[in-house]
Amino acid sequence: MKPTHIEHIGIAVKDLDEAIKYYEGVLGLECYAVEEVKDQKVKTAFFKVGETKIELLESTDPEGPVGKFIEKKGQGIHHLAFAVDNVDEALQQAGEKGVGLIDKSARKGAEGLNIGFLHPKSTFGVLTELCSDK
Ligand code: CMX
Repeated sequence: MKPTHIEHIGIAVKDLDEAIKYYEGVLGLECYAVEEVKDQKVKTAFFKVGETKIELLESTDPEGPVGKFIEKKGQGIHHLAFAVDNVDEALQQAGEKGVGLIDKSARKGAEGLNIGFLHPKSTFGVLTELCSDK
């Protein structure tokens, strides 16, 4: 696998509307999409910074991944997402190298991207997402 760029940085927030105000009002970015991803138990808001996006994540369920993260660690950077050509192949290659996989094959995430996660215990504490629009 060879990622082409950082597709997005996921940031866990308690209140999406308040966080959007900061990203728009202080950083001057534009929120171009708000989307609920039901199976991930999150509501998301997206901003573009060059080729990379910021994905704000508000939990819709305290037992969901972002709800549990905020309860344990508080607000902050939740995951790093690398753009790859083919998520299934990239997951397989990482698995063959002994990396713990949260997803064994690609599934659909926000913005209709194919996504798959590597476990933070295998990636030096950074929850790592691989994603592709193909
Ligand atoms: N970054 C780094 N470490 C994390 C983490 C994160 N985002 N989330 C959990 N962890 C750590 C915890 O701190 C904990 O570590 P310790 O054992 O040292 O305490 C360990 O992982 C287990 O955490 P947990 O709270 O018991 O949570 P689970 O094991 O139930 O789940 C994880 C952890 C990563 C497998 C789960 O959050 C997951 O499957 N994440 C992928 C999906 C996801 O995050 N979706 C939301 C974003 C969706 C989107 O982008 O659209």
